[in-house]
Amino acid sequence: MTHSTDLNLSLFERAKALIPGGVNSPVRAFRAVGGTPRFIARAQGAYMWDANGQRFIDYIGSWGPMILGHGHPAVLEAVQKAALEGFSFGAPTEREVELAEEIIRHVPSMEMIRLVSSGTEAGMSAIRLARGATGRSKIIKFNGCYHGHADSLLVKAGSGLATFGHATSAGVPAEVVQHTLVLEYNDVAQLEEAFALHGKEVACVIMEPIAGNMNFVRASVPFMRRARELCTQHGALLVIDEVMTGFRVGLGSAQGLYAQQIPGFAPDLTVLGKVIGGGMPLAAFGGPRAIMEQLAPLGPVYQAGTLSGNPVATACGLATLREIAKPGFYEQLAARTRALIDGLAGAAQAEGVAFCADSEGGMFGFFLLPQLPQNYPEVLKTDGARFNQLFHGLLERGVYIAPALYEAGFVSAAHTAQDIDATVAAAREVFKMLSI
Ligand code: KE4
Repeated sequence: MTHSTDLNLSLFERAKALIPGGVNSPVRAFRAVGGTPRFIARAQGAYMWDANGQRFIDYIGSWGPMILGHGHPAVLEAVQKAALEGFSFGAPTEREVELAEEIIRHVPSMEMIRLVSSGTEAGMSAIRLARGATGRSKIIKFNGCYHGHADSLLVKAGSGLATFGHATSAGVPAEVVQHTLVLEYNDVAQLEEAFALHGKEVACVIMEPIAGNMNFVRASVPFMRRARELCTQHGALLVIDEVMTGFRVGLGSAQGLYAQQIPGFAPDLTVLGKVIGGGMPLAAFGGPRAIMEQLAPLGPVYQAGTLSGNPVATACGLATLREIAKPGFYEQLAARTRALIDGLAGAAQAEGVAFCADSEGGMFGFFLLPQLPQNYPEVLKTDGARFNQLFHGLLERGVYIAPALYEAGFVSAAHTAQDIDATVAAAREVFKMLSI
């Protein structure tokens, strides 16, 4: 593609003149991997086409929501019907109740739920609710986990357990992050020490159960079990951020997987997003009635939203959830995803490239490392330059993976065995280049 006819380039120039970085969310700008972002013109099934008409097998899936693939007929029909009935009313609708019923049916730790418009809003609201419900201010999060861009969550670790976090973003006052303690993911000893020091002040612990913002790092069962025990012991709430894993890794989400390994396991609050909106702006948080009834208009914790429970977004989410609840859906999706990472591992091995991968349901991650990292510092041992070569090598061959080594990947029900084979073949060519 010559620069003169590269519509992505000309669109990017136009965008950069009006929108910071030319994008409405930083990761889309390709700054981690370099090069020109692809401006997507349309998508269908497992594929996206950019402004130049190049087709990509899509492993981003809008960062998780498009679990059915793009343009699923049942979802499209539901959205078109809802749009004809009205875009937004600012009043309650039956479909919000239907969506609440459908989500709660699959997430037994939730007795009540509040719908919002983004994962950030859901995470921020869950933190406020935890603080309001406990009357405490301190929160514990983990290095490498991302919970949206609310001020109190944009924090990096302090100099030690006694010192609380420092903001990772300009514009976040120290006073806001002074109550946020950042610990190392999967470090049980550190978590125990933090509770020994601050247990009575901790409102909640918030974590990704499978950290998709570190590419793909699982919370170990001992770590998750101990987090649950310590929260219970000290009267803190355990908040599981399932914005990415919710309905993506299984119908019971990630908490369902941990409940199989930790008898009676359940979080106090769950944050959801992405899949439950099916690609439309919709997220949620929920938990036991006693906690959720602290929310306005019943209780003292304020939370609100003009487009919360939007009638078109709820139609999209409900149609999506009804499709993924069908028998066999996750078995096939998990098998297809596992075939992808097994194929990639085989290709890397054949070319002598250090590679490891993991998947759960329709979510996967891989690392150019000999073994799976257990925390963020281990993830960062990846050679970024080699990842960027892999990214662009795949992109040139029509395979679109996340443009950053710390992001997870997603397979949809629309990806075929042929798509997986084509992806593995493209990767084999790129691994051959990398091994030279
Ligand atoms: P949103 O505000 O972007 O809807 O959700 C924030 C969020 C909360 N919790 C988790 C576990 C998340 O992964 C996210 C958002 N994920 C990123 C991808 N890592 C969205 C992509 C983006 O920022 O553009």
